Amino acid sequence: MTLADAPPTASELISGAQRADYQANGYLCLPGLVGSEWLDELRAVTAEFVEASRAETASSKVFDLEPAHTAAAPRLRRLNSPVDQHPTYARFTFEGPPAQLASALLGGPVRYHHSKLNFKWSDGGEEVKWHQDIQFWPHTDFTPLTIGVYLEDVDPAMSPMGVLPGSHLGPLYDLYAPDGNWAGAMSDDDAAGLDLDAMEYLGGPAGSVTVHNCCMVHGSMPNNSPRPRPLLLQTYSAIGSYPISHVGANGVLGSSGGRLCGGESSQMLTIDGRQMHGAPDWSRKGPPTIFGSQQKDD
Ligand SMILES: O=C(O)CCC(=O)C(=O)O
Repeated sequence: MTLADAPPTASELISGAQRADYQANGYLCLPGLVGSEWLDELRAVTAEFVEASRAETASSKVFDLEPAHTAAAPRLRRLNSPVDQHPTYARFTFEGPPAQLASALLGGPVRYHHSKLNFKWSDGGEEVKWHQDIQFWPHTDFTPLTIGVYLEDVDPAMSPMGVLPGSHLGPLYDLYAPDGNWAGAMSDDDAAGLDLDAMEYLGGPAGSVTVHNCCMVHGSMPNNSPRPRPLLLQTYSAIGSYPISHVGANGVLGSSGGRLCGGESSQMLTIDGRQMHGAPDWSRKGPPTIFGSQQKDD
């Protein structure tokens, strides 16, 4: 099925079997799920950013550039937080197919966390070493998932993202280097223990969608093909899941981090098996004092 403008119901979007598959294996690959209307718009906007990157000589809050990037021959690693760069990305991420799919998988409204557009440029676009995501941005549970959309056709020569089925239920690896610095990747010893023959590489025609759980072991090889491999990624959690401050990358989310897609938050959360009804999110308004709340001041 291809997604149109009207929000589909969860069962129109994804079957019960696919949901069960995601739970069991930690990933999905949905070929050509995003239709040409969205793809054309996303590609046009993306081309504008590639054009704009010609004026840049160093990585910035917006662009992550390869060292070999030049005005004549742009080489982008990543467009950071696309939702903050252009309304088309924002509409796609907050109201479009990825938000709808996340809701269908997580069973209701979802909480957006962050987004990025990995280009994996042609002729050597860099590898992403084996890693899990949750250590980068720990949450109060393990519901976060990332939905990727390939903006172009991706064949095996273009280094599609690889996932290790079922690894989302296995160990959470230490992503620090032996010298104690943050590496953001599994150690060589841990990676040597992975069953590389079991890796599934998720490619497909433009508009194909990947889903991987935050605990999934995944990564991708350098892209030695003559074609870039743009993959637009957006991460959501269940509405009752919250990023844990002061651990990992929660400071670089952009102003939209935490935004709800498809509903309101009741502020119910479960930590260590205990449920509570948390106070409202005061971050945009400023909190009342305990006296004001108890005496019903405005
Ligand atoms: O672009 C890829 O192949 C993998 C992306 C990824 O794992 C990441 O950016 O964290």
